[in-house]
Amino acid sequence: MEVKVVRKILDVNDAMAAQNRNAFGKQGVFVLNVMSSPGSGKTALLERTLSQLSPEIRCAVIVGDVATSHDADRLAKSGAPVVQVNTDAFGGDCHLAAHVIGAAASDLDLSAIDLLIVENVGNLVCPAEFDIGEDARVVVLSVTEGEDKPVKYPLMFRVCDAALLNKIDLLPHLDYDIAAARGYIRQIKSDMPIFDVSAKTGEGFDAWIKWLKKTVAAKSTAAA
Ligand SMILES: Nc1nc2c(ncn2[C@@H]2O[C@H](COP(=O)(O)OP(=O)(O)O)[C@@H](O)[C@H]2O)c(=O)[nH]1
Ligand SMILES: [Mg+2]
Repeated sequence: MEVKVVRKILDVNDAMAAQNRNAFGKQGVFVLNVMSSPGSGKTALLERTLSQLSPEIRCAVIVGDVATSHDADRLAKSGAPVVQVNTDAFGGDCHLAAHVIGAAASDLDLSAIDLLIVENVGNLVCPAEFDIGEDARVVVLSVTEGEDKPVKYPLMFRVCDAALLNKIDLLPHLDYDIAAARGYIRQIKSDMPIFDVSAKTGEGFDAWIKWLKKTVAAKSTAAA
């Protein structure tokens, strides 16, 4: 019985995600879903990413947290339109569901956007289960979280198109084995692109931004 209920929720979500994908596609908007545990640096990465993409790529952000508009306040400084979703209004959901993205996107002028970035609610479990109508998914893992998270939370790494290993500026202070972390990621997804970055110093951003631009451009070329 419980399984059926869960299946039904996911079926409804998939239908909403397809609707979103169609609406975003019609407007030529590429959607990137950014996921990670809380504190791994999603917002910091996006602050720097937005500054490097603008004005060439017109970006907007939907950011999900259980509560507060702290992240929206930080990201709005980039000049990009930002919509903050607080899930405590509907039970404190641990993820952004497709219908929530659809509603949040209605606050944005999609015709003026090339790339819509979704900073999902921080955790490595639920967001991986909910398609939101995105074109690409990335997971951020910071070097303070331990090397083995990819094998502990494999679905997240299975559904993502790239992984960012963030906070590499801290490596000299840690016992973190970055080769082991890469090995665990590739154990789950052998061809996963992995970017070692520091949102603090900007190290490693050239390769990440290049991949992101190429991924966004590949879709618009395919659609043309
Ligand atoms: N040293 C260092 N700190 C970082 C880096 N990226 C983020 N942080 C810090 O990590 C904390 C959490 O970052 P935040 O962007 O809020 O993470 P989020 O919860 O995933 O959005 C903040 O104190 C950031 O300043 C980084 O590359 N290096
Ligand atoms: Mg954040």
